[in-house]
Amino acid sequence: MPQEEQDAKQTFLGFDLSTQKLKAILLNSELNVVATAEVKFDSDLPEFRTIGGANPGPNKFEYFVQPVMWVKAMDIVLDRLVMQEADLSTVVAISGSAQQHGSLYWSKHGIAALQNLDADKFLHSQIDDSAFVVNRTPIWMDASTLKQCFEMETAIGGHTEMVQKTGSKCYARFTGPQIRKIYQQRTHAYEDARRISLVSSFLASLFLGKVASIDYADGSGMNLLDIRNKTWSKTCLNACAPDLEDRLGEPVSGFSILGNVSDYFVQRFCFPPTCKVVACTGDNPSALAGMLVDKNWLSISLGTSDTLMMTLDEPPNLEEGHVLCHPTESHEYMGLLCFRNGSLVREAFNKSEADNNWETFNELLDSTPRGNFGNMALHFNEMEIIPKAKGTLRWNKDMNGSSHDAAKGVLKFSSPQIEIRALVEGQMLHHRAIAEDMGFHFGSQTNILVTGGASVNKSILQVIADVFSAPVYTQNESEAALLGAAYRAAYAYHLHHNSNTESIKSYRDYILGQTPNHLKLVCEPNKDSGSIYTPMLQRYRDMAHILESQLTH
Ligand code: ADP
Ligand code: XUL
Repeated sequence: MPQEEQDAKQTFLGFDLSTQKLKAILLNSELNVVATAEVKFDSDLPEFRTIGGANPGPNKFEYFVQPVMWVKAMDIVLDRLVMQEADLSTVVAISGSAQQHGSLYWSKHGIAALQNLDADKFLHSQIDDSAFVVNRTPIWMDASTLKQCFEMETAIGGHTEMVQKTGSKCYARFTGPQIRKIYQQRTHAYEDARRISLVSSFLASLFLGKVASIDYADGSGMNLLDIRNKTWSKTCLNACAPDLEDRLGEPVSGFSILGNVSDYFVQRFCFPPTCKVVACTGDNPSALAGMLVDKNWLSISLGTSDTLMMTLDEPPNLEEGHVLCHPTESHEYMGLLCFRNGSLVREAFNKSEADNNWETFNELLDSTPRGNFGNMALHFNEMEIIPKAKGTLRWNKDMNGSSHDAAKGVLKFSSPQIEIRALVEGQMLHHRAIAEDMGFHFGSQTNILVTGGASVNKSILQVIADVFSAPVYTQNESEAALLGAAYRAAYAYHLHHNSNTESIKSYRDYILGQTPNHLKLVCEPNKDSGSIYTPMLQRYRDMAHILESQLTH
């Protein structure tokens, strides 16, 4: 077959091993979707008895997954792809995305099993419980390691030191504190662990037939990687557990080709023997890669919680929030902010003020003017992450930072219309202020990309356009992390096949060259938005300060 024809038949395979499901996507050479398949852990693999993809542990705040469940899910998802007539013999590169922070501890037997897979048997009958010395993998939902967080930060000189080195202070869900807990509580198992994988590098390991390297971006979620030098920080490793460096292996760029797919997949699923396995990464960095945005873009995910992602030139030393190595640009960083009080608070107001109907909610929101007659509210129903504050504060137009009733605010606004606008404007002013603190520069070039469940709500999107004074876009394809995995596979393959540096394009140019219309403009800011919301940003800061100080007093 002529080379051009062969190239046109090439496909790229991406996976997303998220909390609740494993999903696969096959893209053709023009990066259009050919096939998708998924396995939902709770319903497709009920024998593991997960709730939302996780098992609660025996002790408070513990959450785990039996890794064999993920292996079994891989068996099934590949079969489902084949059932859809996906031709896996055309796949030239594979990559993946996975929930961040979880850790898997390979036994000597597990590493040997990976290397000697028998194509007549299922994966899960060979990579079973005995492949891991700890068969309950702690995942990101686990919050049982506060003691280890404290110990690690203290050992390296405090949380400011930890932020400067690794981009985040120690968080209970991060991998370093989890590894330390295993080392302390299951010392023999730790000693027997030959290698430690993140969920993303475990995914790559399955295809590679050996333990895969951890990539810089997902490695940034461990409290162990020096994000400026992209090497493991010796001080952090020492603060975590002994002889850790060998167990982690050297971290690599997310575009690294780790090797060819193992013979098992060639024999069993007809993958070509030259099919490349590209380093896998965490779901948040992979989503940023899937959105194809540059540093003028702020992406906001309105899911269960609200999450902001952005590209940064320099890591700020914010005490809270996360800075990761950028998944696609080698000299840049990615800022990640998670806010607990997002959709759940909007849902509570939808229930109490709008009969649990988003259309009614929107009618109420749309019937009030921008700025809400000077009424503003902050609702941190759950303890917010940034700022560390809990509670509600409502201000009317007469209140400000120096008014004597500012700390109490008003008990209730006069109408559901005002309540709802005060809620949504307050949330978005909060998000904007923290994004600025993280180092995002708002200006005339700024664009906002909104994803997640609430991104279907045009009235909320209009408030975002006005508060951020920037046009708001949504994405045609909703699963950004999954797409990001397949795109990275395609780009790593492009890099690998172009020895001539002049024909190498940047990641965004290469992918956008093939899928130019992946975004849709939904709202533009009104002309008066800057003059209305700039002063309100200062009011937000005064109100947040009050709620924060109420917590400490
Ligand atoms: P997850 O974080 O679980 O992936 P999703 O991205 O699926 O969450 O978003 C779920 C949230 O989307 C729900 O909590 C719900 O409040 C919100 N949502 C769904 N539809 C609307 C709507 N029309 N307007 C506002 N919010 C909505
Ligand atoms: C990010 C985080 C989650 C997981 C699961 O820090 O803990 O978003 O990646 O999706």
